[in-house]
Amino acid sequence: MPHKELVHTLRGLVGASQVLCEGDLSAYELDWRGRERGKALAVIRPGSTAEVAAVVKACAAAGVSMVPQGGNTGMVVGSTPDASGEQVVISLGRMNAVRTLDADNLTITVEAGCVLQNLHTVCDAAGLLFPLSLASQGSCTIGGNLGTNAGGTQVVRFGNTRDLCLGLEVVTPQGAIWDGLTGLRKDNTGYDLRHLFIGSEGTLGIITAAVMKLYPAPRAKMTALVALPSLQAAVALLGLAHAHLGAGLTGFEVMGQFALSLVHKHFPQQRVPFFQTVPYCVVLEHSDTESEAHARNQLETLLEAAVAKGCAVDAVVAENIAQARALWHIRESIPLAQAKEGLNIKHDISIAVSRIPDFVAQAEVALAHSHPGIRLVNYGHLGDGNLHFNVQAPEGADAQAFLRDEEGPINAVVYALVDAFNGSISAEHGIGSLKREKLVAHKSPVALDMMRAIKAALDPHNLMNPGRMLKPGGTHSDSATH
Ligand code: FAD
Ligand code: 2HG
Ligand code: ZN
Repeated sequence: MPHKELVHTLRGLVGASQVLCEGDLSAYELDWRGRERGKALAVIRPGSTAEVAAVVKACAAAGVSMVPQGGNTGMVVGSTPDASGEQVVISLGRMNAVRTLDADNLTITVEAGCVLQNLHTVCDAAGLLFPLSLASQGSCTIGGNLGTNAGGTQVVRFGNTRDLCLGLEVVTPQGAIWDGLTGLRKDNTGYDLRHLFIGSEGTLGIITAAVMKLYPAPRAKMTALVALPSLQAAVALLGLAHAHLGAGLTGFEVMGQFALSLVHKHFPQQRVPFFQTVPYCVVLEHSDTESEAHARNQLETLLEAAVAKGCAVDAVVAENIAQARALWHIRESIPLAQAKEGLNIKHDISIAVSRIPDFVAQAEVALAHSHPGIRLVNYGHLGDGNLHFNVQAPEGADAQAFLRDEEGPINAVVYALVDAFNGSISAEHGIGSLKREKLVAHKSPVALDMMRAIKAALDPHNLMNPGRMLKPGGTHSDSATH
């Protein structure tokens, strides 16, 4: 079917105003980091699962490939079309309803386009907690969170998005609807299909709705910003926090001095304590089911023990919700501050927590030797062993040229060390287009073969987000060449 005819068919299926072909489509075609601009044949905005299924069937019949898109906040260029002008973007933004909240079952059923922040608002109003928290939560969607298996700042207690999902509704690459919205906590009836789609980055089908787990809201939350003498001290503090707070430890985010200095520079209205005096700070959050007084007491006991053991030098404890928000806001502002500083190289890596100080020490030495002058923006979810070990061009350098010439060599240094430490090159952001080649180089041939077999079985014509995550037509022998 020629493209004109397909567009005509799609207009008939979802309404002419929901098929965008002209005008400024940057919001759908340019990735959040500004790394790549694609060109869509059309952007389709279906309003229901039945419409998604009909759109997929029409595209599949025409042999046109599809790119599922949520809030387009992904970090690895996975939700925007390629430059061919031959792919359609299927944006889930209009499918944003909360279908049901079951307080007794502690579950909520939402459509994929529901913005994460809106999910929080609904749960807060019901006195319940949906823990997934990302700095992008004002724009990212639950479908995108599931598509990437997003992490965020509460994983240390509640796990990744995968751990929060009890069921999915999915439109397959053939346009069939799989209703797996059971909301059951136990169901051993064969392969757990939900886990195939979570983290599949839109390559196996389109998630249209999900059942997500809820928790009772805690009685009190206490937040502290802790000043540390070293990264080793941060790991020691984490151990102490686990021991003192148990399941009450809900956030543990580390921030290096340069990362904090970028927040100070680009958001001067924010007060950033300690960054001029210590190499690292941690935002630590304690949630308590008893009372605020109990929570404060537990946190203060922990901090006193940490100072006594030399793994903290100072701390501020938020006195109220506004102060807690302000401390979290410092942490959440780092990605934006880094973007304001200029294009940068991101390494979203995970390493066993105990080995992180050694990894960072070795990586700093190796990069200082290979690329003198580069600036390391090191921060992240230390409680999960996940660092954002990012690299900013030397002061005053042309960031575009730096990326063009140095991204490959810098990645080679960092990822060789990640391999040596038995770590992962993508802890939470996924693979997308940006890390596709690296996946082949760093994943075992057996794992790659199984991944390709799954892709071929579910999407034999390679129409769902083709070329993302997996190289089309690649075989395990590719890995020998990298
Ligand atoms: P998109 O960017 O639109 O899509 C992401 C991927 O999911 C694409 O491959 C897309 O094809 C696929 N997809 C989208 N919707 C669907 C669907 N309905 N069905 C199937 N596939 C789909 N990520 C973290 O993990 N942790 C963080 O702490 C974090 N912080 C961030 C902070 C900032 C400031 C920003 C800009 C981003 C951050 N991210 C973080 C990255 C990003 O927000 C997450 O990856 C998020 O899950 C993407 O959601 P989205 O709706 O924007 O998805
Ligand atoms: C975060 O933790 C996000 O803030 C973004 O995952 C990380 O910008 C980054 O490198
Ligand atoms: Zn992160």
